[in-house]
Amino acid sequence: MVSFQSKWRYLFMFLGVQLVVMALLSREGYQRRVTYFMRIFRKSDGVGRNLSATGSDVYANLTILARAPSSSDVMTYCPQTSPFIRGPIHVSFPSGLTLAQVQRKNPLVVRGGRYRPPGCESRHSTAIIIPHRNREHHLKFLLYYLHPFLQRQQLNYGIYIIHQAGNYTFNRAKLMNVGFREAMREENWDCLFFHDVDLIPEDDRNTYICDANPKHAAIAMDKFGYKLPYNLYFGGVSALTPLHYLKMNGFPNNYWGWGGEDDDIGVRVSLGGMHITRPSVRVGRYKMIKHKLDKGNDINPKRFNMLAKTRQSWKLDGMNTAEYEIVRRQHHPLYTNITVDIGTEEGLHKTPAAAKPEPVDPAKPNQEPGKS
Ligand code: BGN
Repeated sequence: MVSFQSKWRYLFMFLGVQLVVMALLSREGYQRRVTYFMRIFRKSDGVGRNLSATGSDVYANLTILARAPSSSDVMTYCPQTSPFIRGPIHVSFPSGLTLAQVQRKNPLVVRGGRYRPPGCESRHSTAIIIPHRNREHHLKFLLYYLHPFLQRQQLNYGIYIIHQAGNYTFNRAKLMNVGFREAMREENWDCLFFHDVDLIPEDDRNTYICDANPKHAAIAMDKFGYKLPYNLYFGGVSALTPLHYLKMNGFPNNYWGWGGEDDDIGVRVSLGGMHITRPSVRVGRYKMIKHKLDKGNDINPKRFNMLAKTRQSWKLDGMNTAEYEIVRRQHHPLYTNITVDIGTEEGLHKTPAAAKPEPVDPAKPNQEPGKS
């Protein structure tokens, strides 16, 4: 009798332990740890192959997607929801990746980093604006993931890299203003995605199209434990239509260095009479490429004071006052590179020599392409 009772006790204990293990396994963090160990035992497949069970290869079946319609096919609109969307994407950063490889994997991307779905007329056109300086290594990975990601969504798209010339302190928000104006000069985009170079989207259900209100797409980043760090956070990746952008007078031009500019932009959204929308945390997931704080992008100590004054300053500083000079516009195979002189905190032309206006040839109108 005693031994029968203790048998039952052991059986219940065993079942209890099983329940706890199952509860732990179903937690996301635990799953990732298990996957990590599994990967150690698995051989690496190299660039572009399905590397793990945590999402699919962003290039899987891209050739089906790339099949051109036969000449007899009538071009109709693409479906409301792209049939090529698959959900979670596996993101890793294999060493040795080159831009030439990325180019070979994206044969339908044309000069300047432009694409149109081959089989149907896209319902959306989106420009991706990426502020940049000395981050070629990150850019390579972003392009590797972003091109097929956007193709899966059947978008007309173009990728613009806005490269700050010189060594003066970085100014992310002003570069976005440049990107907005220069991209709109090339095409009447429906939507602009303002995108950090080090953030890789991890789910292609996070569609790169605009909402009725400004959208903050990077709701769940790995560096914040895949949670929104605070309610008004508007950093990383955000999407606005040209109308949204103009309603809030674009972005501030005077945040030099790290921090605060994204909060200012978030405040501008509500000052412009709009509100922030977001995808779900399940879909708006991003992996950040790890790096140290860049040289020339020190933390901006003035950001607290400036943020306190956004309500007074937003109409006086923004798209309407963005002064800059385009140094170079290059249409590379995978992106359009716009190198721009955005000046310094003191103004566009700091040195008296540079301030001297160039002699104007009356036969050539618009000799200062980027300035207004
Ligand atoms: C915030 C920064 C943002 C940054 C996020 C995430 C400021 C202003 C302080 C009032 N804001 O603290 O710019 O994107 O952290 O790192 O520093």
